[in-house]
Amino acid sequence: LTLEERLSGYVVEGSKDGLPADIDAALQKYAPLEIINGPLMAGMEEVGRLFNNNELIVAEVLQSAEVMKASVAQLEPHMEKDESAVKGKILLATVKGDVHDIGKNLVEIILSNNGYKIVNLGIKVPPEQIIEAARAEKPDAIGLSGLLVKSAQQMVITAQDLRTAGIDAPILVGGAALTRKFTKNRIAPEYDGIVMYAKDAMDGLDIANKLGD
Ligand code: B1M
Repeated sequence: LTLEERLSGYVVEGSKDGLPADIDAALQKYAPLEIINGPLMAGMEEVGRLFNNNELIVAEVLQSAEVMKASVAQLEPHMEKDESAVKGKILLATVKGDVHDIGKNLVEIILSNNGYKIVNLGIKVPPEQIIEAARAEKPDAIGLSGLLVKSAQQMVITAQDLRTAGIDAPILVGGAALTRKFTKNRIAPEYDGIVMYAKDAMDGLDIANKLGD
């Protein structure tokens, strides 16, 4: 197997045997984000496909998630860091009912490496908790992540609740269940502030930077 195939394989198999050495080898060839967005994400897509076909059970998907997390943790110190002054504060949350946090935590790493102070509220975060944190932290933006189809609807509810609470900080949304169109047609009309869709963590950084301009 090639190095790239082995890296995807660790995620698919949910096995860390040999992973650290292969991540080190990959770092000789690629930037950390290329490793994540390339072979590791390809492995995760395969996990999603197998799970969808009932060829994997949740416990196995959890092991794949552990491999992804360990890989990101090993890659993180090698990522480029922008040591400039703090650009802003961003709240991050996976919405109510959703436990998926690998994407959100990747967004946290990318943003915090690039000058943002992140307040990560975790997973399954109900609107009330986001409102409370927004009042206490006064963030420059609120980032919502969700991977389940029902999470897209939960983002609509969250936007409505934030509006009712009088909050209008820009909202950044992302996650596999969302699209730009859904964001524009379904979430944005329910909110008084800007609502932006990010397709991945780097896109999220670009948008955050533009919001600050
Ligand atoms: Co779940 N799961 N899962 N799962 N899981 C999916 C999402 C699914 C598509 C798999 C499938 O069926 N093919 C499916 C959703 C179906 C649907 O609603 N359409 C699914 C399901 C059904 C479930 C359960 C219901 C299974 C069950 O219990 N029967 C359950 C849900 C429980 C719940 O949430 N209440 C469940 C549980 C789990 C695990 C716990 C086992 C595990 C998560 C572990 C964890 O996160 N700590 C898991 C995993 C790993 C997946 C898949 C395989 C991989 C997700 C992932 O981590 N990808 C996923 C299938 C897939 O996506 N291929 C699947 C890697 C990650 C880096 O990408 O999160 O997309 P992602 O983030 C991207 C972008 O989306 C974006 O940037 C990132 C890349 O740079 N992004 C943002 C994300 N958030 C952003 C926020 C931003 C900006 C960009 O700004 C704020």
